[in-house]
Amino acid sequence: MSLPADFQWGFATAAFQIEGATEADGRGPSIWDTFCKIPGKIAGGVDANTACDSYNRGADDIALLKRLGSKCYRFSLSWSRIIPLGGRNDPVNQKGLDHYIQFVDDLLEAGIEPFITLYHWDLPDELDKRYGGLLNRTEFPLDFENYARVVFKAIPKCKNWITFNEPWCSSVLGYNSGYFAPGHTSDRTKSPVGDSTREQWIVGHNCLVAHGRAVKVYRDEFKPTDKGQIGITLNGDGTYPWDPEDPADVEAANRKIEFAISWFADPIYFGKYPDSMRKQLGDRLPTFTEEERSLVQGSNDFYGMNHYTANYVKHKTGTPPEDDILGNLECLFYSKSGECIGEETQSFWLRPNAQAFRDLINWLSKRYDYPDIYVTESGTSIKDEDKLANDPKDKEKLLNDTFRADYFKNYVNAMAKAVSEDGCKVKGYMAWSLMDNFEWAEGYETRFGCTFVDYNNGQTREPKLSATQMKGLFDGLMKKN
Ligand code: GBH
Repeated sequence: MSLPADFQWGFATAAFQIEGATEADGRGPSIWDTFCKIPGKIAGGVDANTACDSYNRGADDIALLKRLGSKCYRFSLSWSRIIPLGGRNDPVNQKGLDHYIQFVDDLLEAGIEPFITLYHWDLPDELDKRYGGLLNRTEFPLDFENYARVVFKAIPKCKNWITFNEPWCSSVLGYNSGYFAPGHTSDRTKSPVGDSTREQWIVGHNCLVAHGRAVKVYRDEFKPTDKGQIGITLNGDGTYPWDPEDPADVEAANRKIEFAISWFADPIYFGKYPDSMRKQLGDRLPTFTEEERSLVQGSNDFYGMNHYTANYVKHKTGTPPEDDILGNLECLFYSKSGECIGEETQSFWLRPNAQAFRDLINWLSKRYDYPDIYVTESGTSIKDEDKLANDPKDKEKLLNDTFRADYFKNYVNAMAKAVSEDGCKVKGYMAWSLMDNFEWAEGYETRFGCTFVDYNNGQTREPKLSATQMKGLFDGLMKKN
């Protein structure tokens, strides 16, 4: 079991979750700033106005990465810092852009390879108000293309680009359940607007086209000289049939991945949506125009994989409701024979299962013909960690996060087997997250950090065991040439 000597490993974050300074240097509001103001949407009623204060602490964050031995760092850009109103005819905010140019220079100076995500959920609020944001099939992809071009031009030194982080979340959580900004859902007790039978499929489609447009710009105008690579990051959980003896459960376990991952990956690799989705959704799932299809098909230089957890999948019978997004099935933590998928964490949806990670890497590699894969996120919360974090006498226990450290050991080893024993082409692994941060609707109560952030004490950072063990873990696996 081993990894190649040029394997990229490091940590990941996202702009809205760490930066704070939401009004500094001309930044415009994003849909998440607006969402945080709606009572009841964020646990504890908190916002991200300060978060980890990383906008003002770039030097600290880089010093931390260096100390941990991180070879790369994945972070995202705040679109509304760069173009406060977001659109292609709106002014560029040079100060916002300069901040990221400097940050990339400083990372490279420290010997750390940047991986930049263009869109990690924080759409400029103005675009949502102006034309419905991600719902707009013509305007949104063009504005995203323009934003991408501005950034590619300004930061030629970055060689690794991710267009969208987890468009599944933007679509389903933003427009079906309404759990994330902008909070659309058919449930009128939660939102005055939304159609959970259709909007998520439209948003997903528009993200794909916007991704395709940005990739075309990169390949036509920048890649020939800059020589970088570009791809999309998709989330997806591992699946096992609830009853392995029941062919309908076996099929449902596969269909679950198609609805979560192939929804985006099939158009990118094959130019069409999965048959299972078309069959269930009919014309509620948009159809690619010829122009859209040619933008989307073949648009990944690599596959960005975010992965955390797994489920047992049980098929459902009968006609699924029109707002179903899973594929007419249910996800369970226990199998028919009573096996448990993994231990509880602070996140209701997350239970560690490293074998499922290896199996999903294999599933993706087989379906998409062994693409280069970068694991752009993987990590875990820990049950009740925030209680420890708020009690100074539990500090030692807090920093000794063996549960998370074990998670990484198991997941990284499982990945190394997928590479060295199964022939999968995983090129990098970025732990989520470099530090505790704003965990979206869960506020600050759920921590994913390998580094403790003390929100009661000026956002000071202290690496936990999971952070400091990482270098040894990877050194042990990487072949010395
Ligand atoms: C990542 O998503 C995000 O990219 C990152 O910003 C975040 O901090 C990190 O996870 C930790 O949560 O509400 O039942 O539909 C992880 C993938 C997929 C996990 C959707 C939560 C919601 C389950 N996410 N899932 S549900």
